[in-house]
Amino acid sequence: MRQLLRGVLLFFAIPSLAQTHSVPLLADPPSRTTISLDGTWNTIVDPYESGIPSRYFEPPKPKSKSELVEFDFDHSPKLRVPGDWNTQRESLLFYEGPFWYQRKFSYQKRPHIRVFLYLGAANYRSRVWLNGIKLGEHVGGYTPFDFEVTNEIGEGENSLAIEVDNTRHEDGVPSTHTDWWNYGGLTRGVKLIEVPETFIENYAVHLAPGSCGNCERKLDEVEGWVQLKGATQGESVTIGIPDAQAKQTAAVDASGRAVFKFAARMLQLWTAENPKLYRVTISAGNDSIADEIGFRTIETHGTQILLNGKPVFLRGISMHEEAPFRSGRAFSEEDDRTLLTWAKELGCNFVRLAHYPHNEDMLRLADHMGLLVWEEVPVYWEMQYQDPATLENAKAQLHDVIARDQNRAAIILWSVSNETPIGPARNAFLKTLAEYARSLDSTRLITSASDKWHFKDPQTAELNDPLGEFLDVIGLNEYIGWYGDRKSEDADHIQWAFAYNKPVIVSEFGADALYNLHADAQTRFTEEYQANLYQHQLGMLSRIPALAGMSPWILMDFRSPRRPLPGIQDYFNRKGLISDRGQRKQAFYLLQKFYRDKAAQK
Ligand code: GCB
Repeated sequence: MRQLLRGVLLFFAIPSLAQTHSVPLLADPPSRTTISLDGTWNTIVDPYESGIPSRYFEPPKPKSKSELVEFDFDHSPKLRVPGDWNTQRESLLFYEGPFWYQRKFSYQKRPHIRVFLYLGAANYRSRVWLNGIKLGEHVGGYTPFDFEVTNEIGEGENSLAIEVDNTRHEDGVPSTHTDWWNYGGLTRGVKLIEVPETFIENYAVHLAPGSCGNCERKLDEVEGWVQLKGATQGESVTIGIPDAQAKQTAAVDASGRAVFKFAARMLQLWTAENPKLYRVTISAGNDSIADEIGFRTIETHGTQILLNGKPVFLRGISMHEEAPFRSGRAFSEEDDRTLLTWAKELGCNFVRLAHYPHNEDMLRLADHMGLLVWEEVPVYWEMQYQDPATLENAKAQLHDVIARDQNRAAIILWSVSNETPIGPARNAFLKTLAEYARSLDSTRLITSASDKWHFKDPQTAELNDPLGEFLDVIGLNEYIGWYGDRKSEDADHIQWAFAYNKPVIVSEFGADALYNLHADAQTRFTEEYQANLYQHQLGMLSRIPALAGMSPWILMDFRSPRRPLPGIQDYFNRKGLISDRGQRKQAFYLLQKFYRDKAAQK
């Protein structure tokens, strides 16, 4: 009913009524019964916004020969879902605007089954109709959303229409300027999820913080919560970890939530080297799900990051969700595996997933492969920090990525922003986001990447961004040797100072290099320039006592509309250690050696 009501309300919606506020999100573990709607969809490019007045959202019906109808999905060009439109059709590479998707599917209704339509991501704003009935709207390009369609779905043939619009907005999250491609479309999978009348909506299961103390462990404590939908107070929920002989039953309160805490003796803790996952089962009434969950703790002590109570150095790399070889938005298991395998081969135990939530499978794979993760929301550069609606939008995206990924042991850091301009409105905005993240998930660390450092004197670089007060870990982006007037070699004489006694991750440094472009180390865009910069950076970073990790910019070249230099960039940011075609540049091997030596030092 809530969904229906929302649908009705949103039929007349103005932008601010779209889903930019936090709503519960249905968890989607692989054990759920789902019907995929991926595949080939009919599409109409709609730059002049004819779709609403012409009622593109209505199910196709037989026409009389005299009726004037100026669209026909069945005979329109098709595109694959999931997938951005920009890289599927040459004429759409730079397209930004409204775009319609439509497909038919057949469905058999079953008694006592509720059905949800689940969209993995649609960039940036979407409006969704099933059989001509508006289900609602959603804003934000990188997080999932769902609508209950139990009442709207029909027996037999159904028609689903989705308008996706990737127009950039001043008050959007992100705003109008980014250094990545604004890939539009249904960029992640679309499916139906079937659940019983009372069902498990979401859950969080983790090792109780501090439970492994200094890791002279006697007892591990697992804690968390399960949220039921459609339940009455007192209904019971059972959670089990069969391989740890652990099982606990708890009763839900009036809001359908059960909170639990129980002992699970001697769990093998999740680490990057031994990413042990346990099968966790949750059952309530007629519903049951299973998930694979790792158990670990993450905390800070002074300038150290402690994983399971022991200091860990994060040998990382930043990456975009950019598809290797074919370019475009990455979405498949193969894309994700290629990228994370490259990170592993580089010697990483850590990846920074910039600058927005990547697809859910990327996180599941990181759990399996043993890569610690920094996950970020697209609060980036200039935005309307004074606008309460922009804050609500950012909060909703943060809420939804946490709701989606809170059971992934790999994730240790929620990043609330990247390179934002210091000022009262921005400071208040990010403080709110950091506090909100902590209120939703107290088991992880909060960070942000700041480039607001300055030279205190010619040899001392200082970062004292006031945001640091609200963070657990300080992220620093610096491009000495690439942007600004310093040379790569100047890094040899620079000392860093930080205003807060907290761990520091150098979350970006780097240089553009076109693969196989060679000259001396002072010539821009060559592999030699990039390798030389890395050489001097690694020396400088090694002299930062508070350094707890690094994630240079970036694993692979990625498309960016801000990078037109012909013959070199061709609308790609070339700071990858690997080209968009998978070729490794000299700096890849340099960093690989540095990371191998670091790993061996332990
Ligand atoms: C940055 C940004 C990143 C850019 C990068 C660059 O500081 O955080 O999004 O792509 O610099 O290459 O300029």
